[in-house]
Amino acid sequence: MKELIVATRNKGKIHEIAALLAGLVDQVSCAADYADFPETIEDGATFEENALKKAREAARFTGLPALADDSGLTVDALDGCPGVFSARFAGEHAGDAANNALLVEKCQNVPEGRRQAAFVCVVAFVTPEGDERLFTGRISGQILSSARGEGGFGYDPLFLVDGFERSMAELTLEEKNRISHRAQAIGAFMEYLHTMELVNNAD
Ligand code: ITT
Repeated sequence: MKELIVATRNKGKIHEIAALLAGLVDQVSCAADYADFPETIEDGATFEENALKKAREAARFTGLPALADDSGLTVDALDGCPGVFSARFAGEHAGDAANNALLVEKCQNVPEGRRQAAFVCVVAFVTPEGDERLFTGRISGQILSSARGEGGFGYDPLFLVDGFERSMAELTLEEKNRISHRAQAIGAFMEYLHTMELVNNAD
């Protein structure tokens, strides 16, 4: 594929997605490459709705095939919250630090063994011709009572990955990109590109 717009303003996401797509797409651009990229209002009730909305607006605005990622953390003990509100858990313009502090607070009375959670990622691919596809990934883990690790972004320091002794923020980019919710969704998207013979190389 020659050109793809990744409709995100999240630097952590673009870093991971660009590494995953390396070699398959000649040119990957993102919202930051455009002065007046539209701000999509994420008012959907599901990751699927929000991902589609972002990808549709990006494809319309750029005239390019567009990929959007809507993702978040679902915590069983919080009835699935923050879910689609993950980016604004602690308020409309809250950053990672405020969101993480609120997560620690909300989980402080949740005992060990009841701290199950999952990261979910839905990737929408929309072409200017109107073709639309959705790809999903999910990884389960436990919410930690305090932050561990410096890598990744968002809730990574508070997410102990099931089957690992480490938080998501203690994994390298390569390790996270082998197992994460995003890696699974982008992996399914890459398979689709291969099936449709939309990739450059034949491998
Ligand atoms: P865009 O809409 O511009 O892509 P955003 O950060 O607003 O950026 P979302 O609405 O999809 O994206 O919100 C996702 C939030 O979920 C993100 O801000 C993180 O707080 C969290 N999140 C998603 N994937 C994550 C990951 O891999 N590690 C840690 N936190 C993650």
